[in-house]
Amino acid sequence: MRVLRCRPRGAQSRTDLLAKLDRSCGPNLGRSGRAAAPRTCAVGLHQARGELKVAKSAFITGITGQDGSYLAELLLGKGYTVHGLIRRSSTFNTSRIDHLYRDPHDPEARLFLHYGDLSDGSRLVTLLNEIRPDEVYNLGAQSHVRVSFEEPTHTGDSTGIGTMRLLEAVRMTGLDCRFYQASSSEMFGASPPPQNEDTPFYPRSPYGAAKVYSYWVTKNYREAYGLFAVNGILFNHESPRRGETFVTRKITRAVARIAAGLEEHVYLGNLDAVRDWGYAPEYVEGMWRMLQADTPDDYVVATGTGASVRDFVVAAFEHAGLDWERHVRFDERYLRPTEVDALVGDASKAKALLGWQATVLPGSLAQIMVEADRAALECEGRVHIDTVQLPGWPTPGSVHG
Ligand code: NAP
Ligand code: F7E
Repeated sequence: MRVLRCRPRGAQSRTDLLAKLDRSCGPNLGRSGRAAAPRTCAVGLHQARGELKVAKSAFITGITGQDGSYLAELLLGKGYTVHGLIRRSSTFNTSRIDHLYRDPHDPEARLFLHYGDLSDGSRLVTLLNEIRPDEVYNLGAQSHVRVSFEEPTHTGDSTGIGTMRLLEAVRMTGLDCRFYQASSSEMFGASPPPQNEDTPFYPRSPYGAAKVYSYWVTKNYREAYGLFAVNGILFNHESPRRGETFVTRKITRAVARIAAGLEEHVYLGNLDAVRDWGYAPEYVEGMWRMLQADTPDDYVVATGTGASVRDFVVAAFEHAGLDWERHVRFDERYLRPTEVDALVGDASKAKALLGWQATVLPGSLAQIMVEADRAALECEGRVHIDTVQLPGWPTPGSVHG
């Protein structure tokens, strides 16, 4: 199934969005206040099955990333008001959420963006005190494992201490909210598969170690302060919105470009590593389920199916009718000082207690991603955004914030 959705030239340009962002920050910004300060953001009311329901609000760090964009789409589709933390940068990087954005002057607007950074604790306090969300999703992180060997201190600061700053902001503002921490299968590292909630952590990178820190402080705030705080221990999950330097997207992008005659080769590192690759939209739905449970707990989210990088390469190239061995070359620059050989998750707890189960397995995931990258090439020069390939997912037109 190929879905082509290019934004027409000139529509929702970066300049338009910048202007909107400036305006949106006005009403959302405010003086730091007392813990009991009233909400400054409207809480929506809507009529459902004859009842008047108060719509929930959520705060998402990492909203510009793969998971943040799908989560925002999902929550807007459920009627939430969504507040996202975005970093000031000299170039715009909101392409994954531009299709969800609406001018904040529009009374229907339900997506609001706020400048901030996980390195800036006082800003997190100010923002949470103003927004006072019902749910906080901490997805912001330096999330690239290979890069964490090059920038270990920065990774520790954003991926590790950043979580503590956010938890402290929740505690200091006296916020009565539910807190989701984006924990990772990288925490298991060298512990052999299958990995579940009881598997010992043995991280193999500065990234993995920073996530272990975040996992434990999240658990500690649950035990020490009674915060409804959960760790979602998510195994690799991918999509057409995956960053281009993660291996799956690097492969499917290369397949699309090679099939189009734009490139001849792609250079990869270790093809023997085994990962449990799922489809990101399903995984963000798992995050949401964790925060709707009666009690806070930690859950593994995975497909339970392992595939090597080579398997993924074969599936992606075969889908485009290409012989991978003619196009894939080795480059030792993509090897890591310490590798995680095999991650395959056991998500039985999430299935039993949350009713969550993956439906998209690595083979069909590779096909979804190749198709989307081929469609994106046809949009060259314009923004392409994929449509989620899951039954029941809110349609893009219905989730505008
Ligand atoms: P991603 O695409 O790399 O997105 C990371 C997000 O974090 C981006 O929005 C980024 O903002 C933001 N960010 C980075 N540093 C920040 C800082 N100092 N302050 C505020 N925001 C910051 O990651 P993802 O794949 O969506 O993953 C979401 C979360 O789940 C991450 O915490 C990741 O470590 C974790 N996780 C991912 C997987 C996976 O397979 N995808 C598995 C387990 C856990 P910019 O756009 O400005 O860079
Ligand atoms: O590597 C091998 C590489 O960078 C997967 C993050 O979302 O998932 C992700 O971390 C495997 C590794 O993801 C290349 O050595 C071979 O064995 O796509 P990746 P990751 O390291 O598993 C976890 C769960 C997270 O939490 C992280 O945030 O592929 N590999 N050749 C390569 N990897 C890359 N990136 N590039 C290559 O050329």
